[in-house]
Amino acid sequence: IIGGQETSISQVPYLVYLRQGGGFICGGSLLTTNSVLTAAHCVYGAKEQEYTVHAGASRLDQTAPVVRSVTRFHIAPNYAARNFDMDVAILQLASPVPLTTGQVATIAPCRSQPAANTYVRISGWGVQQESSRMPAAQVRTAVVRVLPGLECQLAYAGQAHLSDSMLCAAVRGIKDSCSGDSGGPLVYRGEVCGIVSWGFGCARAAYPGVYTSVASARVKHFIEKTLANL
Ligand code: 4AZ
Repeated sequence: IIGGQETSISQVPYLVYLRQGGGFICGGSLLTTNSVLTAAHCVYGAKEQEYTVHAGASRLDQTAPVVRSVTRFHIAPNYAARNFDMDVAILQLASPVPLTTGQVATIAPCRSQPAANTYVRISGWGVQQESSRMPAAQVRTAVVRVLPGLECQLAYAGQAHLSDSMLCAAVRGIKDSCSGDSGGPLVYRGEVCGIVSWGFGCARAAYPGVYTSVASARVKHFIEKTLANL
């Protein structure tokens, strides 16, 4: 997270992080006690057995109160690795996360997309500068503005395709998600409305962050179908 501040997991109790082969890789959100919403690009091409989900932890450098292995990846069948279209996946956990563990909770998927120019919260352990490679030890958070679709189309015109499964948010040049925040939540009114997905650099004035739009028709359909079959 660029331009944000430290927070505590108690403020974002649905936020989890993913490790692959023991190393921190991405964020995610607990949708139910045994499922995590994340970005497809966080798990694409990998094996379930390489991953663990860590819940209830504020810090990356301390053992999380809850650690679960992943039994199954559900990657959106229409995920396109080439342009991040439909960058959404649900991870099925080996056993439920006890919500009695204090700082752990679930979050509901977004019912209606936040309107342009509303403010939403992003959180994660990603880098604090585009040039950094070290994730934040303590979870961080920032409030960013949802951009009008046209403003985002204009920013990326001729450089990248923005699909209907994407939304853009930023405080341009100041606040953004970055490497390591991928898969983590963009929250509006207590629901997860976006998934950190991609962008050109981080917190560049010219290039806002791009998020998978949870309430967009194709994403919503994938999430509903997947949860119904868990
Ligand atoms: C990344 O590399 C990444 N500014 C995540 C988010 C954004 C850019 C890059 C959005 O994981």
